[in-house]
Amino acid sequence: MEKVMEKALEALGLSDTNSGGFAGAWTGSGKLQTVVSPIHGEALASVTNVTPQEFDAILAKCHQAFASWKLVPAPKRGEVVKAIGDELRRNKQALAGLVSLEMGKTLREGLGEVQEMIDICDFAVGLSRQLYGLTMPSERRMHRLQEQWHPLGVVGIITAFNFPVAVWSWNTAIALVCGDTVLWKPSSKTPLTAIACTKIAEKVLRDFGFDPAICSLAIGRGSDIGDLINTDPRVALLSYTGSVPGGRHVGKLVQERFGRHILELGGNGAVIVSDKADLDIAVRSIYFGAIGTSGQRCTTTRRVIVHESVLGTFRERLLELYRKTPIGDPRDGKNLMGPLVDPAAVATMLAAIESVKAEGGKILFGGEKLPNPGGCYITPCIAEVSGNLSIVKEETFAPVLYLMSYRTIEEAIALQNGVTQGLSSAIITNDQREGELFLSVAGSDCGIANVNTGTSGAEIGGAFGGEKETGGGRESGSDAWKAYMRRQTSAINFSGTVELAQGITLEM
Ligand code: UN1
Repeated sequence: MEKVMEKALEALGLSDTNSGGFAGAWTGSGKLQTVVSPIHGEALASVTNVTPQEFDAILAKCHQAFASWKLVPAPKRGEVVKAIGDELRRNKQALAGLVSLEMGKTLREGLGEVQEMIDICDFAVGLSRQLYGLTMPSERRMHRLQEQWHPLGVVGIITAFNFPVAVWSWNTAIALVCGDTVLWKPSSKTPLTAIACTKIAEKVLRDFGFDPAICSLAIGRGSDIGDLINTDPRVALLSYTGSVPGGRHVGKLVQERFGRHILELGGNGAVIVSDKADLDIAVRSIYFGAIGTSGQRCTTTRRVIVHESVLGTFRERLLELYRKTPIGDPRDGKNLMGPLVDPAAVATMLAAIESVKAEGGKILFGGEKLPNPGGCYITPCIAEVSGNLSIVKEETFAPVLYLMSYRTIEEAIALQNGVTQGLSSAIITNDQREGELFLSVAGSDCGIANVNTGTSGAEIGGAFGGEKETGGGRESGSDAWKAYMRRQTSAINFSGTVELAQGITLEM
């Protein structure tokens, strides 16, 4: 296959053939992988995967780099992250273009994704002066009790194709100010964006005179390179974004060696549309939540639970938008939906639609393949269902939206919570009591619960992650940084005598 070297690749320092491993020097003599764009099915460039031996050397260097990086004062580490943010600002257009080219999201969403990277860098710079520990009153006279936070070690970051650059940055910006080094294994579907980001970090680290192995990279398959990361005790924390079965596998391996993990697994986002909803808000936020990134966000809206009294109006208005969805080349500003990531994703979507029909659901719109050389374009689908059918409980990573109705708010909340995943949820209502109920302990059981805005598009300032089979991990903002450091509690005695806690005496 002849490769099309696009401008975005050149601008980011990529060439026809690229090495897939980095820890201060670029390596990779393993399998040669050709990256094909879902936009047109053409080959973009090739990447050499790393061999297990090369992986071992990369991890060794990344681990070694930790020894000196952890000693750099946190605010100085923040300056490095600030410079990475500036470099991302400079490369925003090119990197967003490459994201679009490699995995097919629209350019406007690609720009949003790079903006998330910039935002988390800004957040982390501030955080570098706020890695606060607490002091507590000691129960003993002339004693002080305190905790402080120390760097942890190498953070392994395994990312998915759908946010090929942002998820790396959420983890990396935080890990770097926390004094950790990072080893990234991106999805095999998006190695080029990973190489581009690593080159950006490499440049900044070199400019500052730091060891560039602080941001290392190992491209290879999950079953070989991924498992080497999962099982190696040199990886102190593993941040894994992927499917529920993938997370189950990773979680076991990391736990086996008492490593730490942050799991960001599947979602099954639902929006409750109340009879007291502003339907304009409901229709627009659900539309974006369902078709954005072609339904391939873990925060995608997959279920809409509509009050029976407004179902008819809501259905019509949503269908109206679906019917006129501009689908095509995601780099063209007029399109709202691009391709799915590969033909296999299209096949999965078609199979899910067949299951919906078999379970008695009614297809209201979509699910039609569109002619294109890459074979990745399909119209978004809406299906009306009677509740959480077994196919509805599965996370089909594609634009299939399930519509169901409810009578009481309690029934709606039970439907929203009636799946195994627990990432994102929302209610659209102008009734404050309903909104508060939804956010209360009797409401949504998800890590994200929104009112009058959709399930996707979380801001970096909050902690991101979910409950139940979503894995329980939190990354990005708030105090998610604590997972990237080790906590040390200290009692300091300045009394000049020995006094034991809990009133225990040494009298004989
Ligand atoms: C993901 O789909 O893995 O909340 C992450 C959102 C984005 C991140 C999604 N900020 O939709």
